[in-house]
Amino acid sequence: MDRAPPLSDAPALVWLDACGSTNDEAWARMGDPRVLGVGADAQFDGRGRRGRVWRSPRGCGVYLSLVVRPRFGPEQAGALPLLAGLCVAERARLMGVNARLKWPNDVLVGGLKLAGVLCEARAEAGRCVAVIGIGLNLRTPPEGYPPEVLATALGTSAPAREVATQLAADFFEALSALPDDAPICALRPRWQALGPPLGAVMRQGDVVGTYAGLDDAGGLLLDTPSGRVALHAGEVEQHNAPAQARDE
Ligand code: BT5
Repeated sequence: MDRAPPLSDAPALVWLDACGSTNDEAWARMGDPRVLGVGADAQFDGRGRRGRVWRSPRGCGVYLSLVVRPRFGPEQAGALPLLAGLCVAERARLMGVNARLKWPNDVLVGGLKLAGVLCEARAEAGRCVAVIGIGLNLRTPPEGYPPEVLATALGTSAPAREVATQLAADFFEALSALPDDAPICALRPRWQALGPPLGAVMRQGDVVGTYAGLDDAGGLLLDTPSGRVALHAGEVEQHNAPAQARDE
């Protein structure tokens, strides 16, 4: 079981008016099998990866953290953020924007960030438990985004709670369909379909190469002058191939 099905009288998603970080609220409820996730209308301490800030103004986005106990082991935990980003991108496309995936966890529209995923996973008795935080911009805040934050929003009036409920359903359905032994390989074709175009030039530090897909562990494959390398962490700078630039 990924999670026990919610009892009819139990909230599958806990919804808060505001909180520091929904990821913290989700970890605090990890012991309650009825809770599939925690969402909030605003976060005052929303976080990205590596201590970065996630801007979470009231009523402007989905701030959602899913509580996940996958059947597969910790060595396959890399499937979780990839799947979450994929579900967000596919949902955003259904809502009318040309969302694309940027490895490992960004959802972009026209090169601007629409959504991000913060996956915090732990191993417990050989099993993986995780909180998957999703920040998705629904509406641009009245004051806009600061120039250093290259952000965009869906531009929808849909209530955050409704979109969050849909995303949670999308995610858990997709998760339950993944095989236990090779979840990353199973989701890879869908991820790659919305990911960078093959051959896009990418850079991580001194490593420069052309994008060649994802490996079996969800790492980013780059063909460099000294051979093929796989990146498994960190940021990449991405220069889209002309075909995708036109697509956006
Ligand atoms: C992420 O981090 O993209 C993961 C964001 C996860 C946020 C969710 S909201 C629910 C849950 N609770 C939390 O506390 N977090 C999760 P990262 O790749 O490190 O990107 C962070 C960077 O994105 C920042 O340094 C900014 O440049 C940019 N940024 C900040 N707020 C943004 C926003 N609302 N929209 C687009 N970009 C933003």
